Amino acid sequence: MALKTGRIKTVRAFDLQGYLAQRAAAVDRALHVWLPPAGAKPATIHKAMRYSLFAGGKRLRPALCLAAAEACGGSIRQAMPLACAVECIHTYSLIHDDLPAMDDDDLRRGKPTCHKVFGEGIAILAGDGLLTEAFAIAARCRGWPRHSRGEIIRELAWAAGSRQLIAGQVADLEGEGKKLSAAELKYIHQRKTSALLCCSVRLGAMSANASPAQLRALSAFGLNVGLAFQIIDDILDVTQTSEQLGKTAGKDIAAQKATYPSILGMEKSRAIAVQLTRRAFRALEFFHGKAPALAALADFLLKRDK
Ligand code: GRG
Repeated sequence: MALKTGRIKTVRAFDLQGYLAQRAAAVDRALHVWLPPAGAKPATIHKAMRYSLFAGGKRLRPALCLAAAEACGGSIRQAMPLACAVECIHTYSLIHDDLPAMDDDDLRRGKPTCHKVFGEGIAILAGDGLLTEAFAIAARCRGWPRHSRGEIIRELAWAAGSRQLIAGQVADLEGEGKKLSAAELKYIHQRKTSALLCCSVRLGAMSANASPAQLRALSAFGLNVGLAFQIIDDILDVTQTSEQLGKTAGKDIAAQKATYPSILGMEKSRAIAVQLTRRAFRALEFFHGKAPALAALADFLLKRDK
């Protein structure tokens, strides 16, 4: 899946693995401090929240958030509450998605799912707890002349709410066993996956008091990368094993879910993911090579194998 673009040279020169490891460690340190301690009463719920949050996620959304802040001349310190907030929301959505009433999965991030370890009731509450803490953590960010704290928090609520993330999940549930059109599937993917990824990038930009033009460029980047990410996820569900993915492979076929490969075929799906990634690179041209981490992340998300 070679991506022929002038930017590929910059991408190769960037140490993304080092960048991701360093950013993930910083995010984990902040999350440890900002979340209620594991022993806080009642300990079960705080253990469950931390179990899923520190189970070994790739921390891609926080990395995108921090990289967007850096591209706009901001700091990791200012963006950190927002990076942590999106990871809490992402983890809550995974816990709830794995529940028997939804995808009914046993494996997540290479470990038994939250409800398998703590029971269904605690898993529901652990998701609720992470969603709620996300907003408390996000409220630690500072506001700017261009982006007030209120606007930043509303941005997060919009992406996580019933018109984006939850809308995508509802359409996904209601679409099971039905023949969906490519447009209907795109609706689901844009909301279920792309909205929070795009929001991560936009929040990073906002934490850096981004100009309207910077925010426009990063929104285009986030939307394209977000959709490409889910198409690759659909492909990996078919091509990889559960061990490689750290979650149950082949779930989409088993649940009779429409996916890009099932509607458009594998080759066309790959071609669309490449095309979307090219569009994301084009959006980054606005930064004249000053967004190397974002470029490397887009390239990595296209070529990832888990
Ligand atoms: C329950 C409101 C609600 C929403 C659930 C997250 C989700 C929506 C569904 C899970 C299944 C799925 C295909 C989600 C799309 C997003 C996605 C591919 C999540 C996995 O993201 P990674 O690969 O996971 O970044 P890690 O574990 O590395 O953080």
